[in-house]
Amino acid sequence: MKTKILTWVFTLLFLGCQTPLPPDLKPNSVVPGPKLISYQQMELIGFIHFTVNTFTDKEWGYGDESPEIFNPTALDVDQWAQTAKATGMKQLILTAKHHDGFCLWPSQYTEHSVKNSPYKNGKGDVVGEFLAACKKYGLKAGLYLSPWDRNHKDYGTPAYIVYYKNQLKELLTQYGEINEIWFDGANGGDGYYGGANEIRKIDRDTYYGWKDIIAYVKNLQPNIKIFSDAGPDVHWIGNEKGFAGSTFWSTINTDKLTIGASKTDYLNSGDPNGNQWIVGQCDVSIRPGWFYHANQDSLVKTPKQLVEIYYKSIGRNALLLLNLPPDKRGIIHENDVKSLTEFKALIDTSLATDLAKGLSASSNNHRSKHPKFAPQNTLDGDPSTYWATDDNILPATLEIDLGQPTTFDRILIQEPIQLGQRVSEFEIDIMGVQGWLTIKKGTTIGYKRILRIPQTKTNKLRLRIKAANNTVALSNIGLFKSSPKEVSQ
Ligand code: FUL
Repeated sequence: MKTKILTWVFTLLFLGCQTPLPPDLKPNSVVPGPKLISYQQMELIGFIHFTVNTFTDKEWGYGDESPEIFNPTALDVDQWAQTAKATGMKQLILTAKHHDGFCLWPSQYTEHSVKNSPYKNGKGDVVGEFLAACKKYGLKAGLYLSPWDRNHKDYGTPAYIVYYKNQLKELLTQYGEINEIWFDGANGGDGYYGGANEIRKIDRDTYYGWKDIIAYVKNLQPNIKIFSDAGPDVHWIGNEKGFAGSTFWSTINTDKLTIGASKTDYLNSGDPNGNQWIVGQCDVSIRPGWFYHANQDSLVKTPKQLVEIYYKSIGRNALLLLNLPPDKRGIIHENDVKSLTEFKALIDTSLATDLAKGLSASSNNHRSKHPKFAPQNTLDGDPSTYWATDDNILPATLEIDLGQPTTFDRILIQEPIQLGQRVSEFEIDIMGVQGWLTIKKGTTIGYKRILRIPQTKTNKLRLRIKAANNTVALSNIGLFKSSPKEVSQ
């Protein structure tokens, strides 16, 4: 009997010493699914604007262009994919059809396509070749199919919607997996329209029947991400400069969005009270125009300008969709490639060495004192682990001991977005000679926030989360010293 009692006592003692299972962190009511998380993780993607406009030197073709003018002399889809890959892009999106209506694939529903062009004697299929090149170089692929069509005789009537859906069906069933479809909101009015040469206006809210088109697309490609001003998966950032707001929520209220007519400020900031998770995407061209124009060869964005865009898009919790328009030969121009190469080298150098990785971190609170939520998790370089506090702890403070005076000028912070986007106000302090000194104030973090600060030397850094819509959790903090060339270029 005595031994039995002792065994019980020891068992209870043993169980009592075990780290108790922590109370799980409650996710926000709006969170991204795995599909949108992996989409966001691509960070940098590329755009290819290429069509009859490349040959007419226009931005918007009227729709009366002869397919005969589409005649690239040295089209090289591998060069597009190689360039994208070398720049660190994870996906390319091609204008399968722009507003002029010319189709880069031999659609059976129109004569206005590559099949009537001199390209490969009408036997070419730029969409198919592009998709094969993406596959070859391990890139995801997306297609842009302009809803507005200035060539088609039926544009403005229900017959055009049947045509548009037929084209979607061709693109989404004949070429394997398509990762993204891009619906722009432009509807300019005038056009060729099969020879009518008139202005046609449509009701943006009702004409396309977006709800039905979205369901149709998802039915054909269940894993596809749909881009438009209004999502449903990815939304426009509200400008064509490539800049997300310095406050940027991945949540947004879909009731306030209409494809082609959403408020740009709203798209640029997102909404802390949004009812949907829609990833923000910053589209911008490496040149002033979306299409290639020889007279813009000297106006290619400099590596420094691209770096600025990088910090204001990827560094602000959004994706960067950078346009690289092929020229009349059908390749991305040397000047663009040079700028991209230098841009990539700058970013890679600046963010190469995380000076905080593996150092020690402490916090004013860590959830249940359980290792699963330890502050150290923010410095382990593993995006799946995170620090979290007990509920209702604000400010939540995390301190990094750098061990020795360390110089840095870039601070990277990430939230574990599978739990939602939470932080709305934070401050960063460094240990100065007279104690803590605030060097930066910010609002949102999200998937990734990269802050630029003047070069700073300290042996201790502190992050204070002052406001959040739920218990604070951070997955990663990094400190970097940027390439001196970033500023001097
Ligand atoms: C806009 C279009 O009007 C431009 O030509 C370009 O394609 C841009 C990316 O989207 O809506």
